Amino acid sequence: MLAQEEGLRRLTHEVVQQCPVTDMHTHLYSADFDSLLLWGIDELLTYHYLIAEMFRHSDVDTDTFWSWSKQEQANHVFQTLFVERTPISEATQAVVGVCQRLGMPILSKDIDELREAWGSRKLTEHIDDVLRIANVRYIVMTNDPFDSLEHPVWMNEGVSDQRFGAALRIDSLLLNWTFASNRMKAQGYTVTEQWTDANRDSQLEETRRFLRDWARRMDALYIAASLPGTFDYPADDYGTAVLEEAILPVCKELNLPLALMIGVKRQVNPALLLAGDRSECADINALERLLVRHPANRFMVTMLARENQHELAVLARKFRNVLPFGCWWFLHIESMIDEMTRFRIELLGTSFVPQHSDCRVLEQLITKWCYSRTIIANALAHKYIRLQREGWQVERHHIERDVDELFNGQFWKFVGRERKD
Ligand code: REL
Ligand code: ZN
Repeated sequence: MLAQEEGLRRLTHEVVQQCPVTDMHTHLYSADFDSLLLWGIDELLTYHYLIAEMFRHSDVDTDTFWSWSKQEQANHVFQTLFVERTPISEATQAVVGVCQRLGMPILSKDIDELREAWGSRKLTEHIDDVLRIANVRYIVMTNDPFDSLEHPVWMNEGVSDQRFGAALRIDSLLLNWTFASNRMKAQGYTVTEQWTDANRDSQLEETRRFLRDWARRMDALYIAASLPGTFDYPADDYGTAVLEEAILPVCKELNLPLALMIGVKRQVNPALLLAGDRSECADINALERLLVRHPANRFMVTMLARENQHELAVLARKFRNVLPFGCWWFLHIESMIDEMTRFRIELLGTSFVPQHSDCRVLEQLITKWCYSRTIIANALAHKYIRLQREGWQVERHHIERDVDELFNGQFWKFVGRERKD
């Protein structure tokens, strides 16, 4: 590589490292939510990604494992994946990276030493440190209007930390009406489990009222649902009715995008609990039909199967009301981020959001973003070097503008809000 090209490569990495990011989908909470905010070594080790990997090596019976305390579970994961084996998978490497960047003694291979080191951390300062090290400027939570642990916050002061914003999560309205209607009923909405011709309109009216109330109460940035690969649209069921006649109209009315996370097959192995889901290929035609029929709605879309990624990028070239985002869950691995980011840039320029963290545990922000940044920077540098060879002069401010657009601008423009800088 020519010295000038090596300089451009370094410059790209520097700009990508320095640009603060908006993390548009996480399962993190601000400290207002108390125990819902997960942090610390025991939470890191019992992340469901690691639990799935532990069960591949250990003979422990699933019921026995779940009957243990969190600390006992963490001990077993640590022993299995970090002491008896080399932590080379993406999820285990991330724990090593977190410890190393926070100055935690991972090399001692002594979990009690790690616990002790974490014990000296004060949560408020720790949150600041983690966000600073990860260079994350803003975090979008996943907020469930049916979660009673969240209610005290929403019914009182709301979120006090301005670095956290809400996403109104409504999977069950589309996938499990029995559950959703009972919970809505308990909150005073007039809905019933059974759909009949006579009650259809009032069910939908009440669902709209519910969505409006919660979106306003949370000041939600968007409404979101994750869906199976079998998601079909339009279908002759309550799901399509709720989507078309409640969710999409409320999104339009409140000027909110709908985030669809498509391609999760839940609980293929229920014995693994949260670790028991897998990815499932989806039919992109369903999404295409949704986009065709609802040009005045905006959709942020991520898909879970590798097989769907290229066609999603192609579809986004046809519909500007869709914003592809992130490398979700099993795609949040080095090889997939690299592949997806390259062809997304090739097909979409900077009109997508390259990554979201999906973190469940605070400190994961550090490695999920650190690794993603390096891979995204590699992909970008490759494009800039090629562009320069074609005869374009690539300047630092061009790179800064592009990276800011990918890391922040696309999201904030799509949600139609002032940037929270
Ligand atoms: O938001 C979702 O539906 C998923 O991201 C989660 O269900 C999943 O468990 C998450 O931890 C994956 O990263
Ligand atoms: Zn998620």
